[in-house]
Amino acid sequence: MLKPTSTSTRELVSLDGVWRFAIDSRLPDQPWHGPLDTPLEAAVPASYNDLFADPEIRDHVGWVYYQREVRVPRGWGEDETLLRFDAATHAARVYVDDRLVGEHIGGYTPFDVNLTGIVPAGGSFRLTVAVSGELTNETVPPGKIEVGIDGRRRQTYFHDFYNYAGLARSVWLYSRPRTHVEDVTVVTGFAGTAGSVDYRIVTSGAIDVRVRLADARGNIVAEATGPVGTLTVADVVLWRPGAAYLYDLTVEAVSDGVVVDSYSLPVGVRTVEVRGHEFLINDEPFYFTGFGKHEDSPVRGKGHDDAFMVHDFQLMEWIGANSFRTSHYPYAEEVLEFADRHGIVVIDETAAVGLNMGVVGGMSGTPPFPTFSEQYANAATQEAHAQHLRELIARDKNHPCVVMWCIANEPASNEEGALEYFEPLVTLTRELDPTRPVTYSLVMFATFQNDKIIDLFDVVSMNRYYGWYIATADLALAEMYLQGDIQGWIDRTGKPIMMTEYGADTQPGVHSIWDAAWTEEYQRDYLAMNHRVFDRFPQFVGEQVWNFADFATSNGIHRVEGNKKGIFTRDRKPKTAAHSLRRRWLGLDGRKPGTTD
Ligand code: GCB
Repeated sequence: MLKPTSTSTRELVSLDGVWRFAIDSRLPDQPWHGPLDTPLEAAVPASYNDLFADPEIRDHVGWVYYQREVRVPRGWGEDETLLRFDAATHAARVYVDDRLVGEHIGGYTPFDVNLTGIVPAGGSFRLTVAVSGELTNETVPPGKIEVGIDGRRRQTYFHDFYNYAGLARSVWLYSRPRTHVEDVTVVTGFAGTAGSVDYRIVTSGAIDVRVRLADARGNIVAEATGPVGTLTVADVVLWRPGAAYLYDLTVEAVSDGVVVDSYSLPVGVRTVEVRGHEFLINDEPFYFTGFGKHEDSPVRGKGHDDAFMVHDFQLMEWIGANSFRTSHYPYAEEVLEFADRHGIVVIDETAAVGLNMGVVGGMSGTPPFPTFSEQYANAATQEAHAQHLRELIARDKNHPCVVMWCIANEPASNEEGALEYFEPLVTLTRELDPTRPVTYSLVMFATFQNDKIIDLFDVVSMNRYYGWYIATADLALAEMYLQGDIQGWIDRTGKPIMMTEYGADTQPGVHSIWDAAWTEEYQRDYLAMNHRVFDRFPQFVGEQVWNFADFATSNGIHRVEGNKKGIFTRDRKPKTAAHSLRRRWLGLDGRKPGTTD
């Protein structure tokens, strides 16, 4: 799915700003129609929950409405007019005046609504978007709505981060020619000094296609015609972790020698491969350092924010992180573009978090009922998961920064039914993208003895909290558990192994001379214990600390003002452990992890 951009044949108007806003329970008429009768206005992009000082809005379960006037530019008469929603969390209905023109389910992938023939060029209309933050067992991520004895509907869910909702990413109005480039797929490679860019172009009708590739200075380095082909790049400059290099691919749809549509895409030439227990980028072993992150900041919630994005990447560079995982949902596309430009490696994760009744069952790991059952993760959940994968891969397939798909976080891979649930999804992922390795993040209840699905995947991604949830504040015992666990996975799989989560909640300013949970020293020492163990295994390919920054969670007795496992606070101040991580990841204390020198 092509991101809307402005080119010589396409125009783009941002609809970001302040929109009228209301929640369904406060509107006199349902179903809603007409101009919103509301004193409220909401910022777009932003989650709506923390914008207002009103608990009924913050924890609203149901539809909310965003509304604004839109004018279609006069000059778009010959073209198609479309709306693009970069995300509406978790479901949307789109209305032009009072007419329903589009719907979408899934809170973290984009969708278009084609307004051609509905709104004329030069005309204006009232755009209303109804957005629902509801989660059920048939959505990704799943959740549950319960009605209490007070008659109020309450949303529960099986992940700890707060269920922010609304229009958290940008909204656009854009034009594209009626005959246009519909989709572009690139797969890159190299042999010696020659790079290759295999391309496949889909157009809206039978039309000639012309492509050309320019280097970073704008010099044309390869050209071709036809919808499918290979561009060869002499003396290729590869896209490398920490040293991004992007070519520019221009695709033109041509009719009778006239360019009717033109679209451009940055292309990084690089390869990814799992070989034995190694994770290779450009045929060289790669060791991941970095974090599981969240899209999370004060006031905006999950709203995309360029300033936080730039600052987060700066902090990652400062600390020596070369990668992150988009835990636990696809991030705004601007984030991937930024990673493409700055050589940061991304594990791209779906929103399938919480497919695990064992976690609900608490530390016992005994589920209240089976996860893969009619009651919970059933055929409809699996289809929602499949559709989400289709949309994610359609959006992100061309980003060089994305080196692996993570199709679920901590599913109950130890339970009956896990294999039947995941096998078709892994097959689908590989059909949609045969070039990237596939993984899932392993919950602690899924052990090397009882996990049922690891054979389907390429990389063992472990989430482990020895020294925190298990062997709390006992690092000596934790070290023994961790050592045995990693050894077990090595013996069972022979695959590359990495840690995608390890962390300890830490309240900044709390100190102790003892191994005491919540102190800054304990977080530092907990990480050091983990690193000692990782360094004993040549099969280990990476470490991503949970979490980059403290983040908002739902109310609960396990959290005090959110999850505090951040290496940075929610406002991005370093805790003590940030400095020791920095020394390790930059190699200031000696050898850099993953290197031999
Ligand atoms: C996990 C989850 C993550 C939580 C984390 C924690 O295993 O994957 O979403 O935030 O543990 O801090 O408990």
